[in-house]
Amino acid sequence: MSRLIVVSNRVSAPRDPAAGSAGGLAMALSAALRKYEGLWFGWSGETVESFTGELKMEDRAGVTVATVDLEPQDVDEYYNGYANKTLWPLFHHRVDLSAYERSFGEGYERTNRRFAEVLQPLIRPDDVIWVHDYHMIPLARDLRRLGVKNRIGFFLHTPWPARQLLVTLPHHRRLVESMFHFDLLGFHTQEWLELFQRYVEVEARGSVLPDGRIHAFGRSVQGGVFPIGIDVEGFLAARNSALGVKTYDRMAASAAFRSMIVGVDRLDYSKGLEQRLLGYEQFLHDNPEARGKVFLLQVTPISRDEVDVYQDIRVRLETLAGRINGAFADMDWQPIRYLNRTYRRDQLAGIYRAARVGLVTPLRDGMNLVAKEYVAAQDPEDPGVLILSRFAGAAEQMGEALLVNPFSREELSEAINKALTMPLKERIRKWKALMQVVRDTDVAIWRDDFVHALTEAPRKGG
Ligand code: ADQ
Repeated sequence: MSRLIVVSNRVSAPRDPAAGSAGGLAMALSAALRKYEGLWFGWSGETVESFTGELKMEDRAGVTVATVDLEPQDVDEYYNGYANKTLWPLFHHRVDLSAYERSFGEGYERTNRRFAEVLQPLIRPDDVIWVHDYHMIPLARDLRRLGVKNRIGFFLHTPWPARQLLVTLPHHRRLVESMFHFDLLGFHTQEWLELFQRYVEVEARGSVLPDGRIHAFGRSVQGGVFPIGIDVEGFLAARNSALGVKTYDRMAASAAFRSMIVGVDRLDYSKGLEQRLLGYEQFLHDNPEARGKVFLLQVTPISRDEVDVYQDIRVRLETLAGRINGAFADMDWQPIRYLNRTYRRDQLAGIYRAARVGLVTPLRDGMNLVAKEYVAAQDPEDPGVLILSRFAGAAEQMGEALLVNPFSREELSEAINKALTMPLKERIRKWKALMQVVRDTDVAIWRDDFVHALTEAPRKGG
């Protein structure tokens, strides 16, 4: 079996997998790397004054990790700049927030070239290379220029944007053309894949061949749909662990016969947090009898705080939560508990389990794993109800959730009411169907399907 090389901006291989706090993705990729005796390559998260390309090799619980330091200018232009200020908002249809500066594009290209130059000497002829996410779109092109002929696959964790919006990006063709140096392009959903194909057909006069290959720019690349999921057994074990159960008990006691609605999201404008709070406010307004009987626990760790718009949204959310609490709270009841912190997975599982409703309402999301975690944490005899945005990739599979348009306060209000009053029989029926989806898309299945498709894909290097 050939070696697997995983490449991502940040290497998240856990130092101690037994600690159980690493995300499902990190655990799944680490397990694959142990199985295939692979290597995980990426940015160390550190900076040096002047780029040296020196590799730091480390063994993390049986996984070889190779990282490289970047210059502060790389971090500004490539990571905070092009990745987080240009591509992330654009791919989430926030053209209004997508800032493009020439230096961002140049920094992105330069840093990807640097990654390619450092990685290339580590590659053996039989290695299979799996590149992750929008930070590294041009990497295959840069590796090919250095003579790498191995199979290289790419997986996009975000949505692919509509063509009409992608064309607002300067040099969009150059970016998409670089993707044709991969052997396989993976997306979470059929919808993201079709948007990619449509761009290629219209902007590059390309075509989709009957076998799924996409042809344009004088090259072909295989496209595929690989819906990511969670590590189901690992998550269930966390839920049933001593701390998982203790957290559940603590949460249930603190809810004190009130129904809890839970939201768990990084603080990001794509997650629809303001619209969610407004929808919940509408619900409190529409249903006076529910006041005092429900509360929303919104767990939202701060993310990307170096980027201005993330600081703005943070302030707006604090103001909004404060306003709603001020308007509706009583001496013994507060409608929103708003927390900016992270929890361990076992604690998170306990929190989800205690919630009558899971509110997952992104405005646009590649997949959304919180939806799957919420379902997995429920008690089969008395499960809670998932309210899910139709604009999350997860909605393509999780049609048994209460699907909502997160931009509509009225729809959110009605869905919350429906979820809170849903009869047990219907809750159980829906939960069973959703849990089956969660199992069918386990992260190990996602990983193995992708690696299998990549090893089967026609090889570019010949
Ligand atoms: P994210 O945008 O980060 O991921 P998501 O899929 O929801 O979104 O994953 C978030 C993860 O962070 C979940 O596992 C969740 O449990 C965890 N998390 C969130 N808040 C937390 C808290 N307070 N404490 C602890 N853990 C917390 C990107 C894409 C998604 C895609 C994933 C995977 O944007 O669309 O589903 O990658 O491909």
